[in-house]
Amino acid sequence: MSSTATANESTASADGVGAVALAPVNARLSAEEKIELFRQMVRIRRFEEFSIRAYQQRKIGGFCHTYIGQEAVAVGSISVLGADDHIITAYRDHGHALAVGMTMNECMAELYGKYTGCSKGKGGSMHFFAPKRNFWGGHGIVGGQTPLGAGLAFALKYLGKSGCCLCYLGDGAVNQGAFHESLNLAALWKLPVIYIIENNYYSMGTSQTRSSAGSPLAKRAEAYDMEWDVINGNDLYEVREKTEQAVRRAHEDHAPAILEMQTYRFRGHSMSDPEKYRTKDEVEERKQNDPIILFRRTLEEEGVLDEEAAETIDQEARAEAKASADFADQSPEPPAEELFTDIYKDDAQLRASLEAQKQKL
Ligand SMILES: Cc1ncc(C[n+]2csc(CCOP(=O)(O)OP(=O)(O)O)c2C)c(N)n1
Ligand SMILES: [Mg+2]
Repeated sequence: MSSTATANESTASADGVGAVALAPVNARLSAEEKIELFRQMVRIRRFEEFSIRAYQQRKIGGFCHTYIGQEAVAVGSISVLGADDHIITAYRDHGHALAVGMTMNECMAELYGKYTGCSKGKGGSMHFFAPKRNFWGGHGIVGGQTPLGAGLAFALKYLGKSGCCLCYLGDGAVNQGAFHESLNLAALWKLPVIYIIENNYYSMGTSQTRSSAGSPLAKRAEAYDMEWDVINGNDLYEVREKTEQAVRRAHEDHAPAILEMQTYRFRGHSMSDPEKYRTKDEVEERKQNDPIILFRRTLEEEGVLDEEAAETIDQEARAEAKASADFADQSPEPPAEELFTDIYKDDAQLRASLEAQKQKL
């Protein structure tokens, strides 16, 4: 592959220009499945809008990074995965969590620090986890999830499974040493890991052009003889098409890859961001490529969705988000004993080791 071309001739582009034939992975979607993908993006958007409100009401504390504007990346890429595929990401993880099928209730409760949250209220926004759904978090150290992604892929190969790992990272993580060590091992050992760079053009308040040499970012794969591609991350169909190709190669040949999904975040880096590093005009201009609006337009053009149906989906997503906020509000705090659980994989092992330490004193 190794191409810098973002347009794909076989894909209907979001603005309708060059709408040729859909790639097979998109052509075989039923109308219901397309609507479901739209619904997933809308649910993420409304969930996060509610979480912003709750944060402002001081019901949520700590860090909270929203995914607003990037929804097509998580929804599109995760939608092509199979039962043996795994996902790991950074701290901007709400979109991935909902896309893997986690409920709004368990996610909102986690934001509120409540016991009913997916990490029992002990992880917060940056540490959503759902091992049963092959979702391994939610990590706060920039680039820290990239060796873990290689490890997940290593385990799959070692255990003889046909799955792969999608490991997401931001444009600000591409210069971390751990990422390059991971790329080296992924290529050297042929690990089925696909690194998805979610290039939203900012790393906190630093633009990508001020922090990274070389363009596009995905081209760094060439140093490791890995496949790479650059994708319009606001175009759900394109995300699905390119991810499906990479997943197929990973399944068949254990081939690692880097996919750079070019997108944009419409909100600040986190809840306290005065956004002095970019202009309001820039943000407004980028909103012209809002992935939800683009996909809605595509579905309307295809005759799959009309205004009334889109409005109903929107209202349902708002109601679900509101209900999850009520659920979180009414949920209990974690009990004090929870401070000492979930520290190591096996708490019994931890207790034994603490006992042993005590004996030595
Ligand atoms: C190792 C490390 N260095 C610095 C930070 C502080 N920090 C938190 S988020 C962030 C920006 C990362 O940007 P990017 O990778 O583009 O992800 P985005 O926030 O855009 O999703 C930084 C520098 C950190 N968490 N970990
Ligand atoms: Mg970024």
